[in-house]
Amino acid sequence: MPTQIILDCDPGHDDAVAMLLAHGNPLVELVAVTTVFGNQTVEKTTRNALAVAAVAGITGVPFARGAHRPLVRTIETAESIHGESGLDGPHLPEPAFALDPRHAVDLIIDTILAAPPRTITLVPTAALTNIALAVRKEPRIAGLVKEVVLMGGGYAGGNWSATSEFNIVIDPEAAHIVFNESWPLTMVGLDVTHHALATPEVVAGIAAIGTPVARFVGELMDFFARSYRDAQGFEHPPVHDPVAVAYVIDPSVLTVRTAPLDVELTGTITLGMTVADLRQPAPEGTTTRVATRIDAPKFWSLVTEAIRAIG
Ligand code: PIR
Ligand code: CA
Repeated sequence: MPTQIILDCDPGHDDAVAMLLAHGNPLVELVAVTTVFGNQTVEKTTRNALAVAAVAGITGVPFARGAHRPLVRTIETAESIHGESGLDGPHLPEPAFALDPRHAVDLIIDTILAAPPRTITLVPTAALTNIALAVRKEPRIAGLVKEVVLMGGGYAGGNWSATSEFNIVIDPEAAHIVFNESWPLTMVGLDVTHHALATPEVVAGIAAIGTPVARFVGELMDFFARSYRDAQGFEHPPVHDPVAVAYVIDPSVLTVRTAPLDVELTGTITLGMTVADLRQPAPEGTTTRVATRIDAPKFWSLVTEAIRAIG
């Protein structure tokens, strides 16, 4: 039985790759895709999610639009990295199906309540606004999900401020809610995703597949590499979000460690910092884990094979 996942995302170049990995790998099954503001407005990230679905031939999976702004703060987007559309680079086809009429929060809740207990894994790869709203609206989901595996945060520094990662700092109150819930939670942060680099060898391996999906990914990576070089000084771009999906597929992709985690809400220069208490041993009953190392070749082979499998 594949692991059933809900992908909550803001496509976004790396979110798009996360969706393709989830669709193309037989060990996970996408049961819902929900969208949130972040890399761009929620109108744009939702449109992009549907475009990726059209490119990849994803059908029969409900897609729903979610939160349009953070719980407390004003909206901030990552246009400098992802462009005006949020998914600049390739041509984006028109949606091939309609959105689910429900709000993302309701689709998340309904999907979890309808499934057998502890079978659904939540994979957020964006601001945690929808997830926080869902667990506040229906607290039973905290005990019903299998786990939360999220891309966000980092214990050794940020990318949107010195201390803080984008997905966390754009809605720190939502992240605080999600990190302090009782569900098992794994933080896949910059500590590992900054080693998931789309090197020329990786990109060439994907291009060699030669399908329209592989070409689409090539065009995404071209744009992403350029903006990561210009805006953040990276030689090769880190492809963050599929790392969380890869961990659900094959936990040996990451080394993880049980550690208390929390999100800074009152720091004057550390707002949105994810603080991991790495002292040993972790207190009895700690339900949070943090990724500390990545097997990058294994990660990229999962991504490449998924793109090949989509055909
Ligand atoms: C990536 C993102 C935002 C800002 C930058 N500079 C780079 C998006 C990605 O989609 C990923 O989910 C996360 N936020 C990485 O910080
Ligand atoms: Ca994202």
